[in-house]
Amino acid sequence: MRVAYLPRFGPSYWNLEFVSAGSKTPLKAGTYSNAIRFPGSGQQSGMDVSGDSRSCNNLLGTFTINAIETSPYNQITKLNAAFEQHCENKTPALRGSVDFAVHKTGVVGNANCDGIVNYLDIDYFESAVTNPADYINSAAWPLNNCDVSQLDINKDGKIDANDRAPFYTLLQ
Ligand SMILES: [Ca+2]
Ligand SMILES: [Ca+2]
Repeated sequence: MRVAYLPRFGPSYWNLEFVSAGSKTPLKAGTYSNAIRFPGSGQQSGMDVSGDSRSCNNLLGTFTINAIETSPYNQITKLNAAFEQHCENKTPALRGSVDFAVHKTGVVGNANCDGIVNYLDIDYFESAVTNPADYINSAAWPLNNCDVSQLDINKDGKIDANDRAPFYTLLQ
C-alpha cells in the first residue's frame, strides 16, 4: 500500500509505504510491530516513510492502521494510520500520522479529477482502461486522491474496455 503526498507546487513531498508480512494479506486495522524497510520479508511487515529526498537505508518501525477502506477497484479510499520509524535501527525516531481520503467528485468519466468531463480526460481514461494499477498508483498530480470508481462508466464493477463506448458517448 502506498500513499504519496505530492504538492502541485513547492519542494516538499512525502511517500508512505506499508505492507503486511509476505505482502499477501491486505492490511487491516491493527498494529504491525518490528517492521523492516519496505517491502518487508516473508516474516516481517514492511514500511518506508520518506520525503524531501531523505530516506533510510535500513529501518525498524511500527505502524498502526486505525482505519482503512478500499474500493472494488483496489484503490485505497480511506486511511488513518500512525507510525514510528527508526532509521538505521537507531534510537531517534520519525513519528507521524496520515489521514487520507479520496476526493469523491461524483462526476462519472472525470478521469483527471478536475471536476469536469472533457477531452483532457481521454489520456487518463485510456491509461486506466489499459492498466488500472498504473493509473491508481500514478505519481502524477492530481491522481493520487482521484476516485477511480467514476471511471466505471457502465457500473458493472470493473474498469475495462467495455467502459470505452459509454465514455466516448459522454464526450459528445
Ligand atoms: Ca476531467
Ligand atoms: Ca465497467
